Amino acid sequence: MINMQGRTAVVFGVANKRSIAWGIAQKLQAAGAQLVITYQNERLEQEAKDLIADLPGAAGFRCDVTNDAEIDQLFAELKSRYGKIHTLVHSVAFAPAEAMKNDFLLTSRDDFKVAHDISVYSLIAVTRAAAPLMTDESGGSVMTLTYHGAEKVVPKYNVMGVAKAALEATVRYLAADVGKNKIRVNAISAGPLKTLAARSIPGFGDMLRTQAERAPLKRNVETSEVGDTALFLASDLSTGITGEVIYVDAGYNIMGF
Ligand code: NAD
Ligand code: 0WE
Repeated sequence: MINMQGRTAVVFGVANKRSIAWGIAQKLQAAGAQLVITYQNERLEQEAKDLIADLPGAAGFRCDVTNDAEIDQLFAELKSRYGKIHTLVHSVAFAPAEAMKNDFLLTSRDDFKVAHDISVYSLIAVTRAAAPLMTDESGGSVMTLTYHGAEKVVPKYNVMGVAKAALEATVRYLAADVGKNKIRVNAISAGPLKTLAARSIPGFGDMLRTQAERAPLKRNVETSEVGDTALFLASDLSTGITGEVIYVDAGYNIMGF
């Protein structure tokens, strides 16, 4: 059993109970970590607060990752409340619906910017704000969520695929910078999961079925399995791992045919 007692984890990206961030928060909490959950805006506040009420000792804060002032304010508050933090989970992505509906060729400058600001730059921004609080002798662990569409073309994933490629490169550049401070940065590449961000995608059900047929394990993955890998990356079992992308996809990505 992994013991996270005495460790504080900050989790970005809880929208509802299906969120990957929520699956990760539950696993970290079950291992004894103190949880800080952030949500994007007032619209998601009630949902987030209802969930947080089920995690003993957890606190909730609003933070829009496109807003530098909100990020600064959040980490100033965390510094005064907790002194230090140990784990940072970035489970945030967004591209305007238009950009995932049309041909990739038609991606507008604005949609490209929004997708990269929210899905990529935000990892740099929150890591920079969190790093000064990751002062424990055990070091710090930062992780983000990515998808196979970063490496291979997945129809309609479009600008998100380009953003995930940039996110995976960002993981490597950040890892190289903050390694000297005993902070590790990794990505989990999850197989498709029916979350809020995925529900609206036409044909998502068919995609889940096809992927399960072709995957070595002959099934889809569960959010709890992504949570288990996140717990491993947060823990001292992974102190030699940084700058990596770990696939949690029932093996789908290894198949050539
Ligand atoms: P989700 O909709 O539950 O989570 C996305 C989160 O991003 C939401 O909580 C939303 O509030 C947050 N967000 C968007 N814009 C934000 C902003 N400006 N400021 C703060 N937060 C903002 O869906 P999910 O599937 O749990 O997605 C989480 C991560 O997992 C994403 O990075 C996604 O790309 C990745 N991922 C998802 C799948 C999948 O199939 N669902 C597979 C691999 C990777
Ligand atoms: O990263 C994602 C989804 C991210 C996402 C989803 C949406 C839908 C609603 C980002 N922005 C938006 N914007 C919206 O307006 N995934 C890995 C899940 C996903 O999305 C796909 C997939 C998979 C898998 C889109 C097309 C094809 C496959």
